[in-house]
Amino acid sequence: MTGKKDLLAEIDFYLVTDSGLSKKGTLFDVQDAVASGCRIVQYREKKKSTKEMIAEALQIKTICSDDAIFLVNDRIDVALAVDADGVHIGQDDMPIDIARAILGAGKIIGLTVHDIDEAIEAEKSGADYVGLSPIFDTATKSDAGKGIGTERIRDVKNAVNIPIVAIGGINKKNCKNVIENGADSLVAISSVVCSDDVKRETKEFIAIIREALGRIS
Ligand code: TZP
Ligand code: MG
Repeated sequence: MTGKKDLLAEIDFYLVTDSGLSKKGTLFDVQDAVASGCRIVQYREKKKSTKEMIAEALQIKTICSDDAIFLVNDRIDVALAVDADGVHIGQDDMPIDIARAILGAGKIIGLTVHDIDEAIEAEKSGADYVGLSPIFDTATKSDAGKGIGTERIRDVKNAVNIPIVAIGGINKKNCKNVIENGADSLVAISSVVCSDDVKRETKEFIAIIREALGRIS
């Protein structure tokens, strides 16, 4: 197996960038999170031009280096342009079999799912992990819909063998519950990038998640 797929087994806190919410800026957030032990970064940028995205993505790739998986949200063209480790796509984006044909077997493809059926379908289609969304209500993504609750994580966990990344409304108070209900990894965008200290927040999330997963830090 080529690429960084093996690293997927080690992910816990998963950073998704948000330049609109970030206090210090996306590159600082990535730098701080990776320096604090984050092993997976998704570059999610909705406002910048393709040219700006490619320039920023190249810098993120350098920061992630061999230490963290570097994925691009939605933009398969940008992922290809910078030779990222893969992409994260949604239900209405490019069908996964076509994305796989374009990206190749060694790249990581994550797919957002909302229920068991979508998760089973994602695994069958060759997704490397699912992003289960939204666990709780969130103001960060206006069209995310209502939170599905932590019990649904266990249902999805029992239905698929690929890693489950939980997303939506997760903070330091509820994240232990999210992991105890079956998530392998989690995203907490606003909790981390809106804080004054991304390094500290990342470290604290990682410590809580690893303890809940029973991993030694
Ligand atoms: N996809 C589903 S919910 C969400 C995304 C990108 C936003 C999560 O943000 P937060 O601040 O962690 O609730
Ligand atoms: Mg998308």
